[in-house]
Amino acid sequence: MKKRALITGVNGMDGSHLSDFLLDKEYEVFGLERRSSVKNRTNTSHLEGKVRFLTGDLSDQNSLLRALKESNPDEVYNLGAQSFVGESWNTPEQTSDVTGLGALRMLEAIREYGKEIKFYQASTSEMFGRMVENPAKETTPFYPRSPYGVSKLYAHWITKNYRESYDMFNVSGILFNHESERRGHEFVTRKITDGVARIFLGLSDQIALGNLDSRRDWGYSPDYVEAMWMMLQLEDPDDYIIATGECHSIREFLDVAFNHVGIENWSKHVVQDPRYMRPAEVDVLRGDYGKAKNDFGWSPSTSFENLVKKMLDNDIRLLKKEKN
Ligand code: F7E
Repeated sequence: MKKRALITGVNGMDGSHLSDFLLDKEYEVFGLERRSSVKNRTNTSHLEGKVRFLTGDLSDQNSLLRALKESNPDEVYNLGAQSFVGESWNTPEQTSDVTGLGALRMLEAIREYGKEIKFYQASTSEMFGRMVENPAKETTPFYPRSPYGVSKLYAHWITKNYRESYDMFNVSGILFNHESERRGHEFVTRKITDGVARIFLGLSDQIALGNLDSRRDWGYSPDYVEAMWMMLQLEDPDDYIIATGECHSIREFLDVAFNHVGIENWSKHVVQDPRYMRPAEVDVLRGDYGKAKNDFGWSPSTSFENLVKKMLDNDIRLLKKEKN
């Protein structure tokens, strides 16, 4: 019998890579997406006919129960969220509702449905925020710095609480920043690779950015979705950090990207725009993935330089195609 998985946030970067991964493993994959007049399937157009798309919403309890009945999953991956940190100050209530309470609603739906289902919660390094220990470990105290981080912390704790209260197989993967060619354009990495590709092709001259000094632990999304699956195959549920253990500044990201297209001095191509500054910043994030390595043998396989180059080469290819 094929295993069945339900993924919320299926059209996002991670949702689409996880679908690819699970289909390769012969899973039947169901993807939850919100109803909308224009479908946002940029990342999943290649999956039409392979993934079964269901309509539902993390802010609507009954729609989640219906999705469970329609998919009868063995595993649920809760990747759906308002995931853009910057936006969470503009829509703190909606962010808390979907990103925080959404996890509770799914857990309640699983309880109501009654079958033993393994549950994966997409926790995040944003819960560490103003890192009190560097690199952060699973035991490091949390200190979120945005409505998004606070909402994710609620989801993290309710996932753990339901594991302890009801003996559910719930895991949280505390994933540090991870990117790919499918990253949304609002995030800094894709904004830079798209911007540098445009400058290289003569389509634009400048990129407007916010704080260039923040540092992130950036990995590659396809490596990270594999870790999600590995966590659900463990004997006992637990929480794990998934990271590279390295961190780089936005300036270093710009260096690698511009150097890749032969531009050494990029200062005239980058302007700082206060619109992209955040009311509270997370200056640095770096994670220790030792527990994941020790318990299930996971380690990252894509270097920082390769990640930047892969994203940039892909943007150059896409823009050339668009131009023609
Ligand atoms: O910002 C700075 C910005 O929006 C990274 C999400 O996947 O990872 C992601 O959250 C840094 C910040 O990602 C711009 O201030 C400068 O310091 O790419 P980002 P994020 O906030 O780290 C975590 C782990 C998640 O869970 C989230 O869902 O870059 N920055 N200039 C900028 N950021 C953006 N977006 N745009 C700029 O122009």
